[in-house]
Amino acid sequence: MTHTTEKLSSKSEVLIEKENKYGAHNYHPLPVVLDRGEGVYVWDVDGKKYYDFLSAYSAVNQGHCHPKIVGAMVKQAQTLTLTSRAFYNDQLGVYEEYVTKYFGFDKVLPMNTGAEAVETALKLCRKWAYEVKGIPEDQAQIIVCENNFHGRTTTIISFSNDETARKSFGPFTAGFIKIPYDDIEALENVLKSTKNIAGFLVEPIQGEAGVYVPTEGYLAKAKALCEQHNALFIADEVQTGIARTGKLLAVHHENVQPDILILGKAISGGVYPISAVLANDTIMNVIKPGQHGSTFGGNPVAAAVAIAALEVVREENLAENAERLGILLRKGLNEIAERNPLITLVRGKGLLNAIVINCGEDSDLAWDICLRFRDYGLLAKPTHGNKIRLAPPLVITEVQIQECLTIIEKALNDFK
Ligand code: IF1
Repeated sequence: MTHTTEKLSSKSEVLIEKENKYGAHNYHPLPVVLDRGEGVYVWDVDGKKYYDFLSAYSAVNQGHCHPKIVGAMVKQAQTLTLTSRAFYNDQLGVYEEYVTKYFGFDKVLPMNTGAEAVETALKLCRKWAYEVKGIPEDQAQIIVCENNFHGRTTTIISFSNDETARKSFGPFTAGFIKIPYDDIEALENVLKSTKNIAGFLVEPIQGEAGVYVPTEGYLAKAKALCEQHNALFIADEVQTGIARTGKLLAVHHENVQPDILILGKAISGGVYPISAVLANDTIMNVIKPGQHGSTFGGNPVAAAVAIAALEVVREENLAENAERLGILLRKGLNEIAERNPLITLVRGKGLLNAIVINCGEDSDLAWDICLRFRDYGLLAKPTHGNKIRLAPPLVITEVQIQECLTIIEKALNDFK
């Protein structure tokens, strides 16, 4: 796919060229070079201001450079940064108590990135299956969904069906059964077909697939089926968690408490790589010293940052704000869709939304629209060719949402 790039300042061009020359080409960024962020805004190297409608893929839910979170990071960074888990530190236990009570689990296992937390959950699930459920060694199967996105490690891409993410990275890890997303019958059939199911790994809303929201009741029914068959319900809330969809967790829309909860991204407000796996004792206690870990997981800076980031979510009522402004945003987008047939569908929950553009997945149109959004002061990125994710920081206001709707409509009208 060849993309049009418009004239950029020489400052931007020089910096883009450096990434091009010295960095691996594993991304295709929108041509804009940012050097500052505050709340819902980011600025480019030429001082132009933009609304951030990506929020680093839902990592900066609390807004860019939130002073409370950055303050906690700076303070801890000046005191003690890393001990490894060979010793205790004065921050970790405090954080572990805070985060487990916050989400209602007995224990947490701290990691750094989303993919690491997913790997941790898979290992935990398998170990529980052998040592508690009694599945014969090496026979455990974990059910996953088609069009999932859970990260980029070799095991995780083993059960992806994105050919770009998989090609030439084999051989792959065995032990996964793929079923269609949002298909409760398919889940039931697999659970009935064998006694060797350890768990079901699912995104409450499929992010990468273009913000695909399952049928109401799907998650609650899936959880009940897992319980019935003694399989663990594992929610990957790396993208949907921490107030993004209008509740603290997306599973809360259906009053579901997962057996294993995976968090990442916004648990740090986007200032530091922090992830977490939460579970109750019957599950978490299968992990013993030496069986899993990470140099940086649970470091004092991460502990201090995560507490601050989670406090901000409560203090600033970010879940309620996401719920309320999400309704407003989708209403506005649907009104634009009535005036402009370029939008064929608006979908999402809270402030995790997408519009589907009236073109094929191979078309450049959604990319070109995002370039025009950029020109008019709003940053968003296409996913799967013809969908554009619209997910601003959750601190956005009603007035700002209205201004963004004006920008979006103006840009779309240029392509009418
Ligand atoms: C990239 C997507 C979003 C995730 C879920 C685990 C992870 C992710 C549900 C892994 C990460 C990111 C990764 C980022 C792009 C982004 C993404 F488009 F690829 F799918 F958000 F929608 N589970 N998602 O969404 O977390 O290891 O990255 O910390 O550039 O790959 P990570």
